[in-house]
Order: sequence, then structure tokens, then C-alpha cells
Amino acid sequence: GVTVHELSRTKKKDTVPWFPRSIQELDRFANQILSYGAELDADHPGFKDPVYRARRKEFADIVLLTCHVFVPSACTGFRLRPVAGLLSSRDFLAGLAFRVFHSTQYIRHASKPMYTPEPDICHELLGHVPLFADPSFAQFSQEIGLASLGAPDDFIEKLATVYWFTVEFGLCKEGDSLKAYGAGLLSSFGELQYCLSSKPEIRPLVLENTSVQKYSVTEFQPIYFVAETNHSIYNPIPYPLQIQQISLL
Ligand code: TIH
Ligand code: FE2
Repeated sequence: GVTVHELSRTKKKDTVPWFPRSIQELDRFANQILSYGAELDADHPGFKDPVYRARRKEFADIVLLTCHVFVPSACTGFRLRPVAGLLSSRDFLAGLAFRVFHSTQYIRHASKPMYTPEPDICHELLGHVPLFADPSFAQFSQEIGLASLGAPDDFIEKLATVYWFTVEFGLCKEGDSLKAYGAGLLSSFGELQYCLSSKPEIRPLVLENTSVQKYSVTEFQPIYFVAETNHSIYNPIPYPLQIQQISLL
């Protein structure tokens, strides 16, 4: 019979070259790039620009150092689907039911890096994507989406509000200290510092109350909700809600 030569790019007679059989197996060669800018061709416009070359190499080196640990790609099957702006709550939540996260692509204005009043690519990638790599968080996100399918408008509004005060702007306890896990806090170093100062009001996450709390999307939140978490130091991502609780709404 024919043998598949595991993970080899070297051609051996009478063997089928290794090929990926699942999306997870793409991780095996993601680091084996053929060149990354250090060896630019003479006709490349960056060839004579040492600053450009150094900057490009710096990013490539950072990725090589971090991607195994920090970006476990494909581990929960969540996908990003590009959208040009905000969707309705109903449509956004419906995407989650299929592990599809609708993501903006534009970047915030350079004059205000510390806070922007609408989601941008920094928010999606720094705030949301790392959490989707956690299996229990991915499951929770999908269950909020499933609960939304075909639901009446007032139920959608409650789910969207819970999503806002957890996935977007949630705080949790880690030992005795308060920590941020909401994506809108992780992507805004202005609001991240503010939310852990003494300025905002902090309330316990109680779904009957949290789900009807009014909020503004264009300024720092005056109120945050703290989830009691059951995480360990090995699983530091909070899992603040269970689907049984959602069905109580
Ligand atoms: N305020 C966030 C930031 O500056 O990264 C972006 C947003 C998240 C949710 C609404 S706006
Ligand atoms: Fe968001």
C-alpha cells in the first residue's frame, strides 16, 4: 500500500506527501514560512528601506514567539465574518448560534487610540478573539445565540443587554481583586483604567436586574456588573452565565 509520510516536505519515492486532514492540522505548518521580509527581492519597494525591513521583521518575530500560546487557531471553530458596521441585535446574536462572529475591519481614528465609541478591528482582535479561543466561553457565546433564534423582540433586547454587560463590559473576581474580561474594556486602555478606579458604580451580576439595565454605547459605562466566577488559575476565563439562567429571563 501507499504510506503517507508524516510531516515531511522532502520528496521520498513511493510516498504520498503529508497533507492536513482537518483544519486543526493547519497549525502544524503555520510557522514554517518560506521567508519573511528579511530576504526581500531587489525589486521589492521595501528593499532599500531599513526602517521598513526592521519593523516588518520585528512583527514576524513576535508572531513566531507568541502564536502557539496566544492564538490557538481553530480550537473552538469560531469564525470571523466581515461586516461594514453594526448589525441589529437579532442578526448579530443569530450569527453566534452558528459560531460566527460578525467583525468590523476599519480601524479607529489615530487621534484617539484609548477609546472609540464604535467597535473597530482593534476591539474585535484584542477584545473578542482571545476569549473565543476558550472552549467554555465559546460554548456560552453560542448558547446566547441559540437562545435568540426566533425569539420575540423583548427577549432579544434582554439577551443583547446581558451580552453587553458580560461579553462586552463584564468584570469578574479573581481572588480578592476585580478584573476586566469584557471585550470593550480589553480593547480600550482608557476605559480599562477607569472601570477599575473608584469612579463607576459596581453591582453584582443578577440577570433579572442586569437584563433590563439601560446603557449608552458612546461613553464610558457608569455601571458595571461583576460576575461570580468558578474559574481556576488554569482556566482564568470567566464563565459567568449558564444557559439555564438565560432561560429564566
Ligand atoms: N470602546 C471600545 C474601544 O475603545 O475599544 C469599542 C467598543 C466596544 C463596544 C462598543 S464600542
Ligand atoms: Fe464587541
